[in-house]
Amino acid sequence: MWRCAVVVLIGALALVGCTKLPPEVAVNDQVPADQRTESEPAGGGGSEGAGGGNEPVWVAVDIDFESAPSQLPAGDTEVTLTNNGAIEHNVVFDDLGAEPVVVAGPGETQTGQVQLEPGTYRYHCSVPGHEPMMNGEVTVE
Ligand SMILES: [Cu+2]
Repeated sequence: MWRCAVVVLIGALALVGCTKLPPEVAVNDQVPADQRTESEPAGGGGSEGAGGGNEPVWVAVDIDFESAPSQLPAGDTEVTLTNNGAIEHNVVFDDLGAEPVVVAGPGETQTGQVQLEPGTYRYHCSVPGHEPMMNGEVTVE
């Protein structure tokens, strides 16, 4: 209150800054927190319900990963790539070298083996030109 009163005396511009800032800060601090607690169960339920089986599946289209696992179990894991596109796609884990973990041609579903330690891994499709659209991160635990 003291600062506001002083600023009001200084000038109209400062007054705008003083009256405008506190409500913005309050909204930014409170509204997202309230919305998160309400929207989290709806958003998290879908992925958790689909992940019942221990079968990590990437689904590729031209040119995007239509769906991809957000989590993988540590250790030896079989991963599946379903390619619903008309051109070849693959999954490369950036930290495991340039060799794809799994490659699938048009209309194919292929499986591959990957060994991962706990951590966060970036993956992408290494077919030339695909990486900007076909990439993501997966958490291994
Ligand atoms: Cu691709």
